[in-house]
Amino acid sequence: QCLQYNKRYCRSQNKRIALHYGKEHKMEKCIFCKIAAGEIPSNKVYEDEYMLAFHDISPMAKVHVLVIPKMHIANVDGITEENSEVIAKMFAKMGDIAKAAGITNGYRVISNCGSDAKQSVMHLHFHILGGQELPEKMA
Ligand code: DGP
Repeated sequence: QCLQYNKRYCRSQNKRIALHYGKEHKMEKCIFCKIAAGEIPSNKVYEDEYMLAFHDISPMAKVHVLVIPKMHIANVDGITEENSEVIAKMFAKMGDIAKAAGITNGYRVISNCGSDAKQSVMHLHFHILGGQELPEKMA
């Protein structure tokens, strides 16, 4: 199933990224892969061929959006020279996504990576937190 999804992606768009996606994704679809594939509904803020942004199911701020790559990357440790193009595209859109979610006065971008950081979903995601004054803390 997962590979079928890869093939669809492969036919339509950037070959190099699609091949990398296929290579990385020989595993059962994770929950965010399913959301990216539209198999699980989400409250979308933005979508293009590389990424999806949607509201977090348990918001930690008035506005809490997750930005994920459509290709499966486990976390920040999984970012490589090959897939960094997608990550750059995600950051290039971050401001527009925040604005589309209604954030007007600044926001925080966080990515939890691994056990000590309490990463709970093993598919790279950037939390955009805003819509209110955020507490001063570690990040
Ligand atoms: P982290 O702890 O950094 O791995 O964050 C994972 C976030 O994902 C957490 O804030 C809750 C959110 N989340 C988990 N499952 C779902 C889901 O099915 N839908 C949505 N919208 N968010 C989810």
